[in-house]
Amino acid sequence: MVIEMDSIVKDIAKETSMEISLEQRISEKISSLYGLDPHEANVDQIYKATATVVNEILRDKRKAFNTKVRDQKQRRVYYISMEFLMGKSLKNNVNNLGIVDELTNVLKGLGVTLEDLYEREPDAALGNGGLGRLGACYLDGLASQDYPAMGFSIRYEYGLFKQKIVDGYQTELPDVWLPGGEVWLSKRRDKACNVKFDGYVEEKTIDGKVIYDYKDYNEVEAVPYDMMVSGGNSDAISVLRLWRSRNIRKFDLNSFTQGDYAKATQEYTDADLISKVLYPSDNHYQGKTLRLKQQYFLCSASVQNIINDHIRYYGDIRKLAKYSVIHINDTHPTLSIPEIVRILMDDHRLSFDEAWDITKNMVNYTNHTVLSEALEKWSEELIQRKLPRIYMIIKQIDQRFCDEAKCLGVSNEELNNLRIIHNGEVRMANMCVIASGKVNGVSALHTDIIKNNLFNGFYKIYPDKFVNVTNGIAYRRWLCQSNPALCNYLDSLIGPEYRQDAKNLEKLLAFKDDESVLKKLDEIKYQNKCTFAKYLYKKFGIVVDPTTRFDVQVKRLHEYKRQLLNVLKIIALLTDLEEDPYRQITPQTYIFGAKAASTYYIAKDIILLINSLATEIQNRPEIRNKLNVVFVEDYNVTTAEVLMPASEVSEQISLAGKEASGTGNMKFMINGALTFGTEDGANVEIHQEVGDDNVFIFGMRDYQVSELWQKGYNAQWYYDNNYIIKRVLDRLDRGFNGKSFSNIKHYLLNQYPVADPYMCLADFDDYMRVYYQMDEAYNDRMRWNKMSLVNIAKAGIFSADRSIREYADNIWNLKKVK
Ligand code: 26V
Repeated sequence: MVIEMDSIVKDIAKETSMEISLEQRISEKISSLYGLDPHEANVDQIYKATATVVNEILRDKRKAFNTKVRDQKQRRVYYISMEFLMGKSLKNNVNNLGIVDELTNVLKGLGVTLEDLYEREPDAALGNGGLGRLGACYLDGLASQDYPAMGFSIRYEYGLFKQKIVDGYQTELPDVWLPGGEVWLSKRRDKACNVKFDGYVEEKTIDGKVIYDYKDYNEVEAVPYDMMVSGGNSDAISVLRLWRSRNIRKFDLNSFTQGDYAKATQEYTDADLISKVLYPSDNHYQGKTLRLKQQYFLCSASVQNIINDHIRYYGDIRKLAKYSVIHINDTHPTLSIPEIVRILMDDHRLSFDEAWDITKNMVNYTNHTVLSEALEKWSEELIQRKLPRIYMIIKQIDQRFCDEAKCLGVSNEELNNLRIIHNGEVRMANMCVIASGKVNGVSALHTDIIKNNLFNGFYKIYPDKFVNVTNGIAYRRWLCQSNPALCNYLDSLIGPEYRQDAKNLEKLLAFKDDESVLKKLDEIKYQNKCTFAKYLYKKFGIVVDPTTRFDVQVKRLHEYKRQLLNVLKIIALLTDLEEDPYRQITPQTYIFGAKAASTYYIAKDIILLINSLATEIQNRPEIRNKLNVVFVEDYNVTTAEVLMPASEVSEQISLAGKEASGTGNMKFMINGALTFGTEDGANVEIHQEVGDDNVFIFGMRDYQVSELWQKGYNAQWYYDNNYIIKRVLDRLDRGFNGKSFSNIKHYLLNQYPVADPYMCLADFDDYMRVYYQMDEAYNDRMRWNKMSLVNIAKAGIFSADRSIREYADNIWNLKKVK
């Protein structure tokens, strides 16, 4: 009876809380958080109060959704990733909850705007680039389509560094995001668990069963913080669970009283360090102990959480794979595999065979890069020392694979390439492929490359494991929220259905010959360019002319992405103008944004080159008016959201075969920019979608790249035989803004300090050829706008909703919650 009354009271309270207006809730929040009358609160206080109220609404929705998932006994996907590049939350949530107008009114009464609040929020930059942003887009796609999902990662205290350019050089500052970002995090002490490192394992036999007794280990506590991720027009909420590491050892009073303060606090700092900072690198693997600890910390805490929840709600451990599926985002969370086996064997007393069977039925893996320097191979000795029990299990998995492979007729030589442990190293990608039900690449070309190259040995024995899921983007964020002018216009032309299903963007094709529509698209682009120009000026004091063409390359700085090739093209145009100042060229602005990993010296030199070139040009008005270059400092998700709608040319110029997919290319496309790129990653599919007439493709194809590499790339030959290349490279000697860049000339000519493995000079000529075609198309305004329209119309396929449906159907076997 008491319980019944209690639940009735709760229901009434819930109903009334729904009826409490947003205005009242925000006022009450300001009062309870700060003891202030709403009108006395400053913008920061209003931001925090509003975000807290929005977060509470999301938490209520999550609770209701969770109940449905459990009532319907639905399988759930757990997306484990070392990175989630979430950006800001308020705008996305306010849009998804459909409370923009109501909130705008409430805020008006308080003398602030929604934009004021958006500006207060720091970006949650818990990722480096594409891989982390993809994770964020997928949590959105999962929620938008009512799939039961949870993401797991680390609650880094410092996200990706803030970039500050000083005299043209990149410097790095810590990214302190939590003071403004933690309003979105709810601590879940009830879900905390411990993670063990070091020590040793004793094998005992009790009642004929082998028991593994883990001794003398060090323990770290993992405390979760939940972030709610809403979707467009849906009842579902994805949760991103971020683990924070905490010391659980008692304070070492003994050392302290003896004056050894460093020792007394040692344990504390060691444990704390695990979730301190995101590794600011991508595509370069280094076998650092702290990184391994981060990975195991994430995997162990997440797998414990998944299994504990399973037992709590479904009871039977043998049904674990029926209700849970784990996705391993690149190899970083590979240790989830032996961790599942460990818990099933050591805590639930299953045999290795039983545990291995369940594990294979619940993990899948996405590969995100084929670059050899990015493939993780940990030293066997390090894993054995830090994770002794996990090491034993990896050896057992390896042995099991060898036995199976021999039965399948794999030769000893081939086996050496495929097995997990070899030559003192533990190869994480091999473990992933061996354990996973499905392995996928992230674009059609990339999947072909992993089948025929990177994982060919595995493909031969397990052909059905390999599938493609081309990446996709959360287009409601990247189009609907970032480009309201375009979307309002689209609403009036084709109706709002595209906001629900991006394929409806194709309706726009009906207007491809309608001059008034094309003109309007041009006007919208111009307005967005003005908005970006204002943003640049306000934030960095940089002036750009919105009447010039905006030609943009924004992405992590890496040799394979070939920002340098773009710079060579700009220098070619510059030398033309220096030779003939009256030469007519289309006024154009090159916009770069890129962060380099802090120890990636060549990448940092390229940033210096871009900045020096930009400064030199900005100091020469006669050049600047025709050919401008700007480097946008600290490129991040928020800058991208302003820049994509303003872009006209999207530079996607990686060496073919190296960019797994790219997702920036899709964000540009859906905002009407035209791709100027190589046949690489998802560019190939963009090309296919829009056709030859609506894209600018140049350069070697991936097989031509391999042929040239095999034959031997002779950079000097291009220098000796191509007058423009010679002139451009010699111009580097003279340098820019008082700095010579002979080092980069040497780099390009395969001399010093290292070779150019990405063969910029081999693609230069074709790049210039297609540049002039692009330029001609740009100057035919109606033709250009038509091309732009086709790109918007055909971008629907690159929605994360589509990618997620493919994952759900072909990989996870996941159903939508009704
Ligand atoms: C590797 C490492 C090595 C150790 C230090 C930290 C770290 C972080 C990340 C990575 C691998 C990065 C791989 C990656 O970001 N790949 C990108 O994934 C995108 C999403 O699939 C795709 O669009 C890009 O083409 C691909 O480069």
